Amino acid sequence: MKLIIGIVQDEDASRLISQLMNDGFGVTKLATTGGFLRAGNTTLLVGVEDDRFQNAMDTPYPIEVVVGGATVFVLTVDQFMKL
Ligand code: 2BA
Repeated sequence: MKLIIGIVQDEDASRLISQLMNDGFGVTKLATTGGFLRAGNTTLLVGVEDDRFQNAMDTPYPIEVVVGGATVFVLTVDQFMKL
C-alpha cells in the first residue's frame, strides 16, 4: 500500500478530490500553509493499494497537471488498520 501526499493550490483541490472520490479513492484534505510563501495551500492524503497507485496518479484530472503544479510525496505504508 502507498500513501500519496499531494500538496496543491487551494483552487485545484476541489476538482481533484471529486475525481479521486468518483474513482473510489479515500481522500483526506488538510488546510495547510507553505513555509516559503506563508500562503494557504491544500494537502491531500490518499491511501491506495499498490495495484491502484497508478490509477490514482492518472485520474481524469491528473495530479501532475493541476493548474499550479503539485508537490507529491509517495510513501510505502507498513501497516493500515481501522480500529
Ligand atoms: P513548489 O516547489 O511547487 O512548492 C509548493 C508547496 O509545496 C510549498 O509551498 C510547500 O508547501 C510544499 N513543498 C514543496 N516542497 C516541499 C518539501 N520538500 N517538503 C515539504 N513541503 C514542500 P511554499 O513553501 O509556500 O513554496 C511555494 C513556492 O515558492 C514553491 O513552489 C517554489 O516555487 C517557491 N519556493 C519555495 N521555497 C523556496 C526557496 N527557498 N527559494 C526560492 N523559491 C522557493
